[in-house]
Amino acid sequence: MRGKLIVKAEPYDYEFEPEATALMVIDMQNDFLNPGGFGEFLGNDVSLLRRAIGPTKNVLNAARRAKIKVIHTREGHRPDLSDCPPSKRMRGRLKIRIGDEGPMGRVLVRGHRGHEIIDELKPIEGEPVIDKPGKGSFYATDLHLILQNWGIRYLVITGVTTEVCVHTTVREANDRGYECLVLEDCVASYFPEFHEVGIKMIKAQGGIFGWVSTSSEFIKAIAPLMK
Ligand code: C5J
Repeated sequence: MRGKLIVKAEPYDYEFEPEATALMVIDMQNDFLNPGGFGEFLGNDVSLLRRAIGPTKNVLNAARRAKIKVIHTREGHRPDLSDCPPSKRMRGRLKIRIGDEGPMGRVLVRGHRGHEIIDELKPIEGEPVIDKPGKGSFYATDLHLILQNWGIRYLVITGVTTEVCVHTTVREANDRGYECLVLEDCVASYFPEFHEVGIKMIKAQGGIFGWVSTSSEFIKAIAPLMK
């Protein structure tokens, strides 16, 4: 037992036990962050998400050095699309839909380049990758089982997008009893105003969904654990 650590956060300091903590990296996939993928086909400027890459890389490196567990997620579907609700596929009346061939292979389909995690944040051995068909990381996945088996109670959240998969995951985690800390410079949205409000919603009302801090405050807090 290494005792509790404290991160300067809002609405108040976040206290956590490092052995019971996992860093989550949500959906940092080519399809959302690089041109020629799902995010762009939805009409978004994908460069807006890329600001989260550098800070997330710093947190990932620090967590690995501090022996804090890491878990990645990817949004996407089986090649036969049997786990993709028709409503999701048809929504938006897109020219290139989920499952269609695009510049990075089939859009949001497992095994294709667009679905892969970006080169900058590739998982390493011992870091599970959760493939999820929905926005939430708990829905129709074994994430909760893995976290329970690891004895995790604290989740440090990074990834994209703030108001979609990050928010849905934080809400799901909160209802399951996890204490979530969202690192605001490690999450991003195609809509800066949604990012801003999404962050406010997490920490409002005494931390209704969790806490908010930054990559540098988190790295400062775990520095004593780094070799
Ligand atoms: C979206 C996500 N935005 N990872 N997915 O469709 O937030």
